[in-house]
Amino acid sequence: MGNLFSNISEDSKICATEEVELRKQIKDANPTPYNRSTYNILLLGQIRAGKSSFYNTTHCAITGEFLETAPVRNEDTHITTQYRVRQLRGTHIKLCDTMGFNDVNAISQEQVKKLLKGELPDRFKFQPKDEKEITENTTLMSKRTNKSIEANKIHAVVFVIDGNYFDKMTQPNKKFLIETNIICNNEEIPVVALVTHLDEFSSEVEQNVLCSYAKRNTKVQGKFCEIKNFFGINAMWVLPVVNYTDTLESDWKKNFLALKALLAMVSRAKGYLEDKAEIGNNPD
Ligand SMILES: Nc1nc2c(ncn2[C@@H]2O[C@H](COP(=O)(O)OP(=O)(O)OP(=O)(O)O)[C@@H](O)[C@H]2O)c(=O)[nH]1
Ligand SMILES: [Mg+2]
Repeated sequence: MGNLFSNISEDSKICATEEVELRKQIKDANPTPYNRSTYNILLLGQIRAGKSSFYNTTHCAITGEFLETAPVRNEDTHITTQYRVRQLRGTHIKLCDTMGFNDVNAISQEQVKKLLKGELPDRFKFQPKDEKEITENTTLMSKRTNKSIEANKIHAVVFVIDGNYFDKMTQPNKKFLIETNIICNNEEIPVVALVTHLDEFSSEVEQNVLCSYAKRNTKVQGKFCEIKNFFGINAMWVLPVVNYTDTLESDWKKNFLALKALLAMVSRAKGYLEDKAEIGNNPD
């Protein structure tokens, strides 16, 4: 990767070609050999980590269109309180967006298990402790069929981590991640860590987002190492991304990182389905 950072005009040439290739690979990714119509990828993480922003960033990287399909805001309250299953346009990939956790509210471990099994429907309303009881869920739950449960089953889990806050995370939040990671391991569902907000974490990344990949950026690499050890995953599954925030200008470097990260997630999901097929198990 060294030459990616040495000369911007060279960068543009290399990455423009690679970006096209990555986009093609993402559009071509198709789980029909495993009797599935989509790869289902679950996004979990702390409130404001950038889960919904990642959906919007990948949508832009794939289609070139800026849409804030997934609502994003910088507030202390939960922005996403509904489970939203969104298929990326022109792909066989669904990104499943959840309510973020904080010290007060988190998705329960029972709900995590249900999400993994596909038992919670799209638009299921998570219930922050300070909200009144929700009645719509009963209607949504009653509409579930075996087919819709199967279609929503998760094939890979993404822990979305704000690079700035990882070491400041409180015990309850760490506990949520540790317990959820154990559930995924027990269910043999592969996990990756998506590290966001790296532009705020490192001024070098702010200047050139591709520096998040550079081995010489010891600050970023040190953070990746902590995250890799925390989840007990291989370094290749710690994925940097810098989400679109306040600009409507397409940035090939951001697209490049988002597409690389998405492809890694698909590869994990494919590995899961492949593994289940090989041992002759139906993953459901
Ligand atoms: N600088 C920077 N800001 C980001 C990044 N990703 C997200 N943000 C900002 O962080 C804030 C929260 O982003 P969201 O995408 O709403 O976070 P979320 O994880 O979906 O939050 P909840 O739905 O509340 O759990 C927004 O202001 C985003 O613009 C990033 O990579 N860099
Ligand atoms: Mg959100």
